[in-house]
Amino acid sequence: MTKHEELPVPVYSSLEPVYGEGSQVEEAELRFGQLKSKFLQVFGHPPDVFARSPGRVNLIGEHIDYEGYSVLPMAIRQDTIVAIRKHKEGETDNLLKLANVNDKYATCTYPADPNQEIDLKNHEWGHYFICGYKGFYEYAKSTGVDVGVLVGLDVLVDGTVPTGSGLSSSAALVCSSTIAIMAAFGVNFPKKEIAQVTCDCEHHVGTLSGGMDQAISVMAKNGFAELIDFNPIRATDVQLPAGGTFVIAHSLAESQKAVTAAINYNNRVVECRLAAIVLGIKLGMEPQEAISEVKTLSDVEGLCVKFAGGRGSNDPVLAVKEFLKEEPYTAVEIEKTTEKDLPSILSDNPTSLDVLKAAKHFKLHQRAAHVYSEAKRVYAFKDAVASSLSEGEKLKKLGDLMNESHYSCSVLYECSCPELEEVVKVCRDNGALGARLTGAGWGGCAVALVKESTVPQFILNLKEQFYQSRIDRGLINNNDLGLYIFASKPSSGAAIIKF
Ligand code: NG1
Ligand code: MG
Repeated sequence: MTKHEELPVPVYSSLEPVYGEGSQVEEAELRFGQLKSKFLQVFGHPPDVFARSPGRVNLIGEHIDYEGYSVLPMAIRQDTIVAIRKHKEGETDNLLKLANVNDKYATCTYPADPNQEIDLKNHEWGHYFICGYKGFYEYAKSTGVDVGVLVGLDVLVDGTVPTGSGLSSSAALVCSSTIAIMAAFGVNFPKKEIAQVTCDCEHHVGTLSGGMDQAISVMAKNGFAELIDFNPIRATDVQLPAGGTFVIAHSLAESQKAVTAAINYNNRVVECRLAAIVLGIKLGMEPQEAISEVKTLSDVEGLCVKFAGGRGSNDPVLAVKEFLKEEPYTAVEIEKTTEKDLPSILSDNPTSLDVLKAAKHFKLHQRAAHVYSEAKRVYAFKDAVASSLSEGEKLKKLGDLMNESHYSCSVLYECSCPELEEVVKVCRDNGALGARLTGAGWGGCAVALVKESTVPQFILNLKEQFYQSRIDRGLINNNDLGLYIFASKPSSGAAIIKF
């Protein structure tokens, strides 16, 4: 049987396969209907085709995808839908016109040239579409797909994934855009290829991100979380234990990732790379060899484990403890080991050079300890799910792992914030088996594992103990509470819809 990640994105002519049955389908029918009429109103033609791609919640495995380690997210039902129409040859003004159903996002226009540069100084929502556009052309070129002459595109976007929440609204937009463009050009590719293309092309907005969000958005399956491996990208279904529900609770601190948090995020990516190079050298590599060959902590895990083996263990963290000091490193201290200055070491990536300009010191020990320990927790989580433990014991084990993950994110990786700490604590005080920040952090959402039977009461308690004071202060509207705290089942991945 062909593995589902080898298959192309499914094409449907109705909404049931994507949205299930009942009220969710009715809601979706309404959305698609409105999109169609708005499209007609804005562009004077109906769309050719729609593509949708969901947001995600990461259950465990934070800030390790870009280090080459497997992660365990699930798709949520909130998604981005892109309606698209490709201009006919001759008719075209060679422009990409992007409109959004949400008035907050003004219409933007870009040239049809796929080699255009994205202006990183002026962040625009349309840049995520351009990422997909560039990615599509790059992939088409590399695989010899004939895309014909350049023509314009009309595009209308409708997203329900809350932005700046760690639920991956950006990947939902990049993936739905890329897939809509493919569909408009009449081509389709294997899902794992699209996952790679969309991961790479999101780098055009200036984050050194890993591939988790795009992979789950493209490859998710209804009813399953997925263990996502990288290099090459692979997805393995994980059936979560019945009796537990994941509740997503927004801290109400917005993580402005495209603007400010990108600095923190890229900073961590650089710290991990430097930690990996220093570890490689300390464990016997020639400095020049380590600099040219070691990109991620997973590249030197083998050496760390070998070192640990000498002490009767297989834990790479032992090498971190032995060879990386806990005090932050200055650039000069790292350069003593690398025998080369940091700007030359990182010269293959201009974004990394920006990080160097802003960073005063580098916490190599803490970042590496987080990555290696978090990578283990992902497998422990997956093993617990598959184990013969009783349901109650399983849920407890998963909750414990989530709590450990949060601690590591908060203390070692320093990607939490006071609001996230508070909401995580309130979740645990109200009976969550485990709770942790999800996504990049520095704001956004927490995810809590809650016994299914207690979910309604849990949400009521959170309303009282976390949200009410914020409603009173006018931070959010009482009627919108469902947008900020909700239970989520694993939803389906990307799809093309042609009516
Ligand atoms: P968010 O910021 O939650 O979309 C980011 C990265 C992921 C991953 C997580 C942390 C992007 C598109 N995604 O997710 O690849 O590294 O942070 O685990 O930047
Ligand atoms: Mg994102």
